Amino acid sequence: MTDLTLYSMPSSGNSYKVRLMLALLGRPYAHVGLEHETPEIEKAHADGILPLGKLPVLELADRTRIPESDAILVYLTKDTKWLPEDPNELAEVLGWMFWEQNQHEGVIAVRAALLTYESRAHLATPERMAELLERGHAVLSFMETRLADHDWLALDRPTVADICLYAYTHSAGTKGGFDMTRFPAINAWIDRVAALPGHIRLEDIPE
Ligand SMILES: N[C@@H](CCC(=O)N[C@@H](CS)C(=O)NCC(=O)O)C(=O)O
Repeated sequence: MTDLTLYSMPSSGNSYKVRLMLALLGRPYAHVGLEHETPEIEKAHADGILPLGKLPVLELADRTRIPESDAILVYLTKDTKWLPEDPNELAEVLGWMFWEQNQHEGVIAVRAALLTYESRAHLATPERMAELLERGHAVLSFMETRLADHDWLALDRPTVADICLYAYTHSAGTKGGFDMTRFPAINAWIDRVAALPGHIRLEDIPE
């Protein structure tokens, strides 16, 4: 028995970051996988299960539904070592998470999506792909600078900000076509996150 149900998209980094956090926390949950452009996700939209129209959504025992991956991460990690209480530390962690949504995800994840989903292929014009490549390398350079002299993004220990940024960064090369040989500090950080006890891969979808 579990009090949590996660509606998540198996192929999506936004959903993966929540599945990964739940695994690292060792929290059991029921999983409902809804893949892109399937009758099941259309039904979820029609039934109003997705409060802001997107996945992931975490449903609590009282049927409260929490949308937005980073809001879910904060909900799950409150009162754990992954989310600091100290206001300065908290601001540092949340700053990286807001940065992920407003600078990183819209470039790194979008280029990967244009290369992954057939239905988006017509949007992947050479001009757009070149622009996303350039912007993505700039975003990754920003992370590289930080990680060149920090083991973890926000604090001197792993926090929920690392899990948030890891989701799309770890596959930026394989899925998004970014040149990860330029970013040794990011690659070392990816290895550190992957070595955290309880880590699961994007492909490790619960039954
Ligand atoms: N800012 C949102 C973005 C969520 C989002 O874009 N979800 C996509 C998958 S990555 C989705 O639900 N697509 C399905 C649809 O729009 O029908 C978050 O972080 O949760």
